[in-house]
Amino acid sequence: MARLVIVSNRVPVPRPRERPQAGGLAVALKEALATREALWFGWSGQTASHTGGSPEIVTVGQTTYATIDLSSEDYRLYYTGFANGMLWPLLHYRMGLAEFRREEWEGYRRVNRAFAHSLTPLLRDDDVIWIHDFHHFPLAAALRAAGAKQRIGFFLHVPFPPLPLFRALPQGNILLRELASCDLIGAQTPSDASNLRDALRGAGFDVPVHPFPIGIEAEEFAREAEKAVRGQDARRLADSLSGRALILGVDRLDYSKGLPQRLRGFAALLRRFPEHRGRVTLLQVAPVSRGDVVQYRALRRELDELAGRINGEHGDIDWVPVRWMTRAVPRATLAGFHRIARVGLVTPMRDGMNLVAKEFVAAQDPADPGALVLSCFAGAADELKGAILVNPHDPDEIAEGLNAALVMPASERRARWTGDIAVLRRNSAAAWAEGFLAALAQIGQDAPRAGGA
Ligand code: ADQ
Repeated sequence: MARLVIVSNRVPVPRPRERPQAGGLAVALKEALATREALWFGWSGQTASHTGGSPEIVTVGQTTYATIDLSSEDYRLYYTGFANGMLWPLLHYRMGLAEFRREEWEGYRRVNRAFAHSLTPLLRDDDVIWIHDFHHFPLAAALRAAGAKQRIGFFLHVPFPPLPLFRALPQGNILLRELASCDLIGAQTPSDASNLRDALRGAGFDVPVHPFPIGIEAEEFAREAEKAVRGQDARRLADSLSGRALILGVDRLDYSKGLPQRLRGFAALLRRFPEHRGRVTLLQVAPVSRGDVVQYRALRRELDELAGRINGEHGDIDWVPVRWMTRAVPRATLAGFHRIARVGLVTPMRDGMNLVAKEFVAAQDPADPGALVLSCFAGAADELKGAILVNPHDPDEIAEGLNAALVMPASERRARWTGDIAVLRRNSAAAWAEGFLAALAQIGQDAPRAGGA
C-alpha cells in the first residue's frame, strides 16, 4: 500500500509523558493511520525567527510527524490574518466579518510555498498526498511547482458558500486555480460540493468535487461516555442538577457556532414555556479559541453579558439557569456530560459538519437517550434525521425545539436515536477516510492526472 502523506495546519505530534491528544483530525484519521505507513506534515504550533526550514521529525510506529515553525509575522499574516480573519468568515457566509488585506493574502501564499518547499524533499514518488482544509488552498499548486507528480487529494472541513458570495474574495480565482492542481476535492455535504464545483467550473476548472461527510467512531465514543459517566466530574455534575433536566452545549467559542442565538433561544424557552422555569439547567462549555482575533474577543464579551443577564432576570435563590464555562474540559469528560444531558443543543449559523452533534448522539444511553436540537445549517443535519431541526436565527424556534425535546416521550426519543445511531455506525470516521482515499486512488485509474506521471 502506498504511503499516506497528510498535510494539515496543526499536527497532533505525540508528546512523551503526556496523554495522547484526543480530538480533531487525529481521531478521524486514527484507523487510516493504523493500517498504513504515513507521514503527517504541518505547522508545529510554535513561532520562531523564520518560517520553514527542515522539519522536526518524530516517528511513532509507522507514522512520522514532520513539523515546521512559523515566523511571528507569518503567524499573524497567514494564520490570524488571512485564514482566520478572511477565509473563515467568508466560508461561513459572514462576509460582514471578513477583512481582506493584501499583505495577509501574500503571507498566506508565502507560507503555503514554504510548506511545499519543506515537504518536497520528504516525498516519495509513490506517496498519496491528502491536504486538509482552507489553510492550504494553494498548497497543491505549490507542490506541483516544486515538481510533485503524486496523486493529491484535498478535503474542505468547513462549508463552501455559493459563487456570488465567494466572488467577494479578492483574488478568489487565483485560489481556485491553485486548488485545481488537486486530483480530487472532498467537501462535507452535497451542497458544499456543488458550490465548490460551480466556483471551480466558473473559473474554468473541471476537477472532481464530491461530498464525503466526516464521521466519528461512535462505538468508541459510547464506551468513553459510559466510563466517564461514572467518573468524578460527571457525578458532580449529575448531583448538582438536583433532578433538573440538563441542556448541554459544547463548542469552541466561535461566532459560527450561534452561541448568542442559543442563549437567546434558551431565554425564550423560559419566557414562553414557564413550566420549565426552575426545572432545567443549560450548561454551555465554550473554551476560548483564536483569542487574538478581535471578533472573538467581542463575542466573548457579548456572551458574558448575555449569560449574566439571563441569570439575573430568570434566576432564583436556589437556581442558576445558565452555567457558562470558557474553561476547557477534556473530551472524555464531556462524553460523560453528553450522556447525562436530556437535550443536546447545537445551533451553528453555518458548520461544515459539527461533530459535537454526532458525539452527543453516540454518547446516549440506548435505554433512555436524550434528544438533539440541531441547527438546519450544520452539515450534520443532512444525516441526523432524528434531530429536532431549528433555524437559529429565530430564538422562538429554538425555544419551541427545546420544549419539544424536553417533553418528548421516551419511546419517541428511543425511536429517533435508533435511526441516528445506525447512520453514525455506518458513516464512521474510518469509512470516511477509506472512502476518500479509495476515490482518490480510483482517479488515477480512470484518466491521466493533472501534472502527468
Ligand atoms: P470545529 O469547528 O472545531 O471543526 P466540531 O466538528 O464541532 O467543530 O468539533 C470538532 C472536535 O472538537 C470534536 O471532536 C469536538 O468534540 C471537539 N470539541 C468541540 N468543542 C469542544 C470543547 N468545548 N471542548 C473539547 N472538545 C471540543 C471543523 C469544522 C466542523 C467539522 C470539523 C471536522 O468547523 O464543521 O465538523 O472540522 O471536519
